[in-house]
Amino acid sequence: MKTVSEKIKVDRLDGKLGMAHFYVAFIALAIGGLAGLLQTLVRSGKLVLPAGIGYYQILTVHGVVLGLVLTTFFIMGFQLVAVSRTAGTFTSKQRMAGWIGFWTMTIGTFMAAVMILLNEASVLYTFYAPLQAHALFYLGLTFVIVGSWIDGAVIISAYAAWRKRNPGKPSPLLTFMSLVNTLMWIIATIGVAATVLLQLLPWSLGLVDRVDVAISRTLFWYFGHPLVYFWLLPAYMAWYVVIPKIIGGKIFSDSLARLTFILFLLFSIPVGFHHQLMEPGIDPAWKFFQVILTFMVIIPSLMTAFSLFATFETYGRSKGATGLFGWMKKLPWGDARFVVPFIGMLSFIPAGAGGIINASNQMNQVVHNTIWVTGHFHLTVATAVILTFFGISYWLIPHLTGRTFTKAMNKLAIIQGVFWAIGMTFMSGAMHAAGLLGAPRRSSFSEYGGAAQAAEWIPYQVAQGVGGTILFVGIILILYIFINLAFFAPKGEEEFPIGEAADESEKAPMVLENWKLWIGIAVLLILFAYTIPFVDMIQNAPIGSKGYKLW
Ligand code: HAS
Ligand code: CU
Repeated sequence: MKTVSEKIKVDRLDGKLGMAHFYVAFIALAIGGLAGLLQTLVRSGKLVLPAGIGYYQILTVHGVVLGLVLTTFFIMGFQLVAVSRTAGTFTSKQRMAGWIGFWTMTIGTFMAAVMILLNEASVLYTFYAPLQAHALFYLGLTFVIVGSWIDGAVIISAYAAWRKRNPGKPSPLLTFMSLVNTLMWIIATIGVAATVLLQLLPWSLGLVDRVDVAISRTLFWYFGHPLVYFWLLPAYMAWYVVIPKIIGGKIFSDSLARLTFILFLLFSIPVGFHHQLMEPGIDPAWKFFQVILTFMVIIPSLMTAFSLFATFETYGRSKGATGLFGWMKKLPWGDARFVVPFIGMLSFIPAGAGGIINASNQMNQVVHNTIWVTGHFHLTVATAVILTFFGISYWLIPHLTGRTFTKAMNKLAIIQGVFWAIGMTFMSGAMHAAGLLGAPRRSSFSEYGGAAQAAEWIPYQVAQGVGGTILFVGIILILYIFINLAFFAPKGEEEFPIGEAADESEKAPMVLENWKLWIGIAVLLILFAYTIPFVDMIQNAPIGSKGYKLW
């Protein structure tokens, strides 16, 4: 057995590993946030970028640094600490592996970032072929993914060790959830690794002349959809496990929470075609099948909404609330650790509804490739998810640095959340509206030769600029709070809040940890959804496309 002081020491060592991930994540937020501000200003027609910097270069910085770098670093850091705190601290070997993972990801990030800054890779965060980036960009992204696999291996090995020590017992909820998200991530990233290593890298190195665009995009979206759930599930971890503790309530049901995560593991991946509904080369029958699976993956989110309402209402009523919505008044409206993620939850209601619209084939024809889609993902990942990540930071950073979240910072954090909500209402609202009027996404400012329809879009683009500016104030506030919590806040102790299930005698069914079964079903669904379309694509492959550098 470890003595108490040894335990604190190794806790701290694991904490340092987590903090390393968070430093990179918040530096990414600063750079990506600035790029976002510039974009909205350019698109409103009010700003011309200086020094020959291109709109698409800035857009690539924004998407890669926020969508891929910030998220992966924050999520891996959070999951590592969550596992270390609930399944037991890492062994020195595991911790060493964690550091190797961290440095591999960081070196990869650096390589990709340099290539974007040199304007050798203005291919946006989806790096769609036939746009062709410098080989070092693809290699950098490969390093980020391999590094995340090494981090993931630490999580898997910590779970396996816990399992060995505790036969027959359900694993700690946060460990279980981190493991599911890691397994999903590993299965999903095989797709992007395949297109990068087998197609894009040889093609950008000049080893082959042409690339098959349909196959490359299909492999990308095989990864790209589960990518968005990889972002979402850590937020769900906080909503299910941390928020009940913060408000002083209970987890509605431990087993239900586990079941939602298993459903995500099964249904997150075989749905990539809902991003390709408008693309040629895929039989509509297979698109239809993947749309059905997309509607299946909505169910665990609805289960989550139900559980959260139940947790909030049960807590409010236990405090004497009456009437249909009286319980709302009992929630801790002065606590940023609750309020900020709560704003995220609220935003996820219209965000999810928008997703259901996107997934509906006929309606997708209206919104696809319009800025409506950009509006959708700024509500999902850039509000629901990121505000929850901010909410997590308000206790996790001081927990790791041995400091406290002061009253003053709490107040500032609530103001930050309000700024975000207002800025995003303007920006994302205007994006949704302009998208319905046909305004394209992924495009710089243009009057389209004075076309009447394009003139309708301009006021909305100005509104996006206003929203983007308010959001940038939000970025400055969160960075200020982060720096305070990392370096300057008074010394103290902040706990890692872990909720308990409402029914203490509840024991989650062990079948939920039968990984052979769940991974087996997930693989079968993937094979079913993708095999025939892939065979079609390969058999009917065109000669492929040479590379384009349009910037
Ligand atoms: Fe999406 C495009 C469909 C969820 C992110 N999505 C994107 C892109 C991104 C993205 C980044 O079918 C653009 C990719 C690109 O660059 O081209 N999306 C869906 C569907 C869902 C969905 C069906 N998306 C997300 C999440 C994301 C995300 C989550 C990031 C984190 N999405 C699409 C489709 C496209 C798409 C098409 C392609 C569009 C195109 O044509 O290009 C579902 O998972 C949504 C289910 C969610 C719900 C909401 C449940 C509500 C909850 C909150 C409860 C609140 C409470 C608060 C309790 C049904 C859990 C209490 C409140 C009180 C009042 C007290
Ligand atoms: Cu999707």
